[in-house]
Amino acid sequence: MLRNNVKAKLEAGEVVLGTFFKYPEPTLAEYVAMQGWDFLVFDAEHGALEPRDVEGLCRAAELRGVTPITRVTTNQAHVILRFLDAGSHGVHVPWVNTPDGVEEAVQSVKYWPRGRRGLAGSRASEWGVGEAIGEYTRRANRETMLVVHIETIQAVDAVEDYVAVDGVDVLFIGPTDLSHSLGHPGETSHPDVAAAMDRVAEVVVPSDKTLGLFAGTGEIAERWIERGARYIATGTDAFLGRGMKAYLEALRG
Ligand code: 3PY
Ligand code: MG
Repeated sequence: MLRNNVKAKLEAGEVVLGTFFKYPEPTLAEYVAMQGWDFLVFDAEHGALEPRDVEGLCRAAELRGVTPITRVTTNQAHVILRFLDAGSHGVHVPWVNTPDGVEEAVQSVKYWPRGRRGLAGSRASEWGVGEAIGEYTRRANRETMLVVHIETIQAVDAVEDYVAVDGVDVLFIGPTDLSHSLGHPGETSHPDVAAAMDRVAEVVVPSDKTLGLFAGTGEIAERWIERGARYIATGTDAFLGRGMKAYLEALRG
């Protein structure tokens, strides 16, 4: 595993910018990576990506100096392991609705002594060809990022317990699932959703964890950066759609 540049930037107090990516196409991932993102999030929750796809996508991002992160399908050790062993420098774990779930995610991501991630020669450990595998486990524990989603009202209510868990880097608000959980599906600007997001920000920003969120537009991202969020992810699909629509509308009116 190479050095995790996103983790280093966060530790230096910087803001990092990334985009979700759900296509099993390393060439497209390479092109997107070349636009200047800090990280790409390969989406195996809402996308169709399998660990084999993620392996090729990680290579493409690394080739362009961009940190490859994967949103795993679910918070289960054997699922998380395959995406990490493929070479992701970190994972987003979606739908973590209890503090016990946060601890389970840490256990899946970290090797001994903090966790119990399965150990073997893999792409992540460079198949043991380079450094000794024990040295690799120590480096992986330092460099691998854990981004935990807060995207239900149960998670919002327990956010004080989330920030207390050692081994989590980013607490990440998922506004769409949160709006659904609050009975306003898709209304991410609804006052109830805004109030829940405010509560998360009030607890996470002063803590030792980074506040992250999905920000569909630059204006939303700017507003949240001013409020202390430093890990901002948007969506590749929306950019493709907006660019194509603007072209077609300009020509067809
Ligand atoms: C959500 O908005 O629910 C997300 O998971 C964003 O990534
Ligand atoms: Mg979500």
